[in-house]
Amino acid sequence: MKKNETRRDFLKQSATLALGTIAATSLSNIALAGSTVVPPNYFLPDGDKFTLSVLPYNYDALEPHIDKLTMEIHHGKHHQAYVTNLNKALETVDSSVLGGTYTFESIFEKVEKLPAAVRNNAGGHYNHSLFWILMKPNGGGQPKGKLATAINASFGSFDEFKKKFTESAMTRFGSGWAWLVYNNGKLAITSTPNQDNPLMNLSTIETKGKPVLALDVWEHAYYLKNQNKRADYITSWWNVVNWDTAESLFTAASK
Ligand code: MN3
Repeated sequence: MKKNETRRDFLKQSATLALGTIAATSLSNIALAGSTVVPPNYFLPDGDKFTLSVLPYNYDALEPHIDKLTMEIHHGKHHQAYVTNLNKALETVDSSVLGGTYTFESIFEKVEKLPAAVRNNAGGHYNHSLFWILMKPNGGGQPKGKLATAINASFGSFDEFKKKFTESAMTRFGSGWAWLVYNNGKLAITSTPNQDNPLMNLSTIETKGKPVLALDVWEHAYYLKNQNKRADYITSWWNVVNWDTAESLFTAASK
């Protein structure tokens, strides 16, 4: 029950934040509680149900780079639909396949044996949960610390990394995601179609690894503001990247 209480506390704090009663600076303190920028139990289901991840900022907080309406629909409608449909799809899975309790990791590990609706919606829920905390108001710039060192070692320079990541996001045909992942002591850039991700145990995943950075390149992520111009959206997105979260994901992955 401790897990649920923690989640409720976080929801309560976030609800207060949504009312704007706490200054924006306090918000990052709450998100940073326990020396991590990933909220406690953020990726775990609440009992046997997954719930919509709380945005650690308001819908208009990423303006002018990512607009309020896109954020409202993307988080409140698209992401909510993945959560709703994931819970529905999980009801159809025999308990002998996943066991009584499950996490994203156990779902992605057994994804080949699960219905397509679980794969698509678990991916959708996980990928978006990651995406939100990898952005922040007044973000952007460059990573610092160990991640910066690792990026320089793997790609030569931050600019070269940025160029290659942008290329990967631009060349993903149709809907999908661009990723920076860590695997076996190395950073790599890759992309996945639809709601697949590099944690999925599938032969079709080109580069597996633990996500450090994630970029949604579905049209629903940018169409309202940028229409068909994915390049403009990616340029805007670099201005809101939360390198603190990326650093904390990298630290956890490279332990
Ligand atoms: Mn999306």
